[in-house]
Amino acid sequence: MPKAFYVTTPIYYVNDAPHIGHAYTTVATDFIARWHRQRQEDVWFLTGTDEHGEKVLRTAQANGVTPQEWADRLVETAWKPVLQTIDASNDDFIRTTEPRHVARVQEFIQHLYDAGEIFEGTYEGYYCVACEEFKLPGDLVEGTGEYAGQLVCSIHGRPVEKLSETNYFFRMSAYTERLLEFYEQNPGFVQPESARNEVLGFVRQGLQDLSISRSTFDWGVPVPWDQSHVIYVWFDALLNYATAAGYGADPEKYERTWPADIHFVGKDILRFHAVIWPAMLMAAGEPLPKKVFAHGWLLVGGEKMSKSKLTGIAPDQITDTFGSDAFRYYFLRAIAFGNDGSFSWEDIAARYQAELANGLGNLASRVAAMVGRYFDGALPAPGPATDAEDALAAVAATAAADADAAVDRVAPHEALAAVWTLVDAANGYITEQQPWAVAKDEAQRERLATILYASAEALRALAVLLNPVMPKATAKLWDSLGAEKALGALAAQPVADAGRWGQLAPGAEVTKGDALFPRLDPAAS
Ligand code: ME8
Repeated sequence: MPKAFYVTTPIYYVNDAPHIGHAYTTVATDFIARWHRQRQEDVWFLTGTDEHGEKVLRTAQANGVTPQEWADRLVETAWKPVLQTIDASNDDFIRTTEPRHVARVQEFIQHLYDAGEIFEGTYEGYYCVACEEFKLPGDLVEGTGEYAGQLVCSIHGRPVEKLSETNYFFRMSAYTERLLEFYEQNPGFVQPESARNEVLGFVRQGLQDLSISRSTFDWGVPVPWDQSHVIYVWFDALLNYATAAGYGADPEKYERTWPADIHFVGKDILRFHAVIWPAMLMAAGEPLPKKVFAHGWLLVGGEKMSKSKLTGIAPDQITDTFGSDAFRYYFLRAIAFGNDGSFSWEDIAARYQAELANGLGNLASRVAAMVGRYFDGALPAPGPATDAEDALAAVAATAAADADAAVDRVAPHEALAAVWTLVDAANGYITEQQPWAVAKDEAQRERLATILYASAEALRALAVLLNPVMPKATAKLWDSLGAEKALGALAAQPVADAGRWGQLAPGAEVTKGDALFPRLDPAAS
């Protein structure tokens, strides 16, 4: 059976509801998954929730419910619904409290224990509950404001806790050299380059053994040989990528799915994915993922957006006004993937208006309107092509090839910019060819037919190339072009063929449906 293209998001903590930072990672992963499906590849896309650990436990306690009740509530009322809000097409959703995960985590850790990879020791040091991370002194900074004079976590700006616990440790120090060798042999494993450099710098200092159990609370997966300990939440969580893929349970599925092709993560959790996770897999003798891509942070007012700093924005605050397609398009287009990016309402409104309503939406509606007006809604057969049509066809072919190559570089912003060259070229073509003027001359019927057919062809290519980013609008567009009858479902159109000119069938029923991106009501904003 051929290997599926397997992509993952992080599994998110259920201590709070999702904000647009979480949705950003999921949308980017979803876009890559959908693009590969559009290439007609077999794809498997996983997301889910991380439910153990102190952070979730403390939140549940503060709300007077058990952690399981809290997790159930948040998953059903917040985390699963947000996937609908942003149109995620995940194939599976894993929760770390599910038996299919817990049992396999216990088997994995037992296997490492039996192989002598785990020993008992004492952890003396700092812990950040917000990160769920054992912190080295170099990870801490002097606090400011109410925390002045204390050491705080450099990510959360909150005080860390001092721990002194007898725990089980994973012999991670033994993997320093093997990891460095692996990074050397697989230069594309950690991306972008800045993330790779950070990981190399960190591992070159030499790795320490990692505490992988806790004994001061019991919300977690019990250590199989010592029930007074629960497994450290990150050790448990990272394994989701393998347990959901059938590790230890479904060899056929595991064979088809593992290793993951790309783990998408925010840069805050890079080390876990690019250092600890491969070391765990090496210790167990399992294949390593092919790529970890760490994207940047969404900033609001110049700071990492977060609920705790009250800058968190829920995805539906944006989709209620702009819709899910515009949400997806905006975040993927406006931020160079891998860099930090600032969110502002003005920016999204400006791009919506210029690029979606006036750019793409207007192109689609005027072409359909003219086919309706001049040819009674039946797509006309084109006459001989001139240089102008050839040039437009060439832009379509280049846009498709460039976008496809950008997806392989995990650069959605570049893929969309490439596709947009076709939106701009098609709008420019119509402005220059002036079909409304050509229509006045009965002797130029064939020329008019050629112009409208070429414009519709550009829209056909756009429907295919934009389907992974704006599935609702492209479904409408496919419908409006009457394309399904001759060409079949939009999902079945291969990316490789998108730029091939002349696919729409003359006579197809073209209809002007609802606007793809209605203009915003200025009174409402
Ligand atoms: O770390 N900008 O879960 P988490 C961009 N459970 N992305 C952001 C963001 C922001 N301001 N805020 C959050 C965990 N994210 C662990 C993961 S995986 C085995 C376990 C995104 O709920 C980004 O992808 O804290 C970040 O890495 C992730 O949410 C953290 O989610």
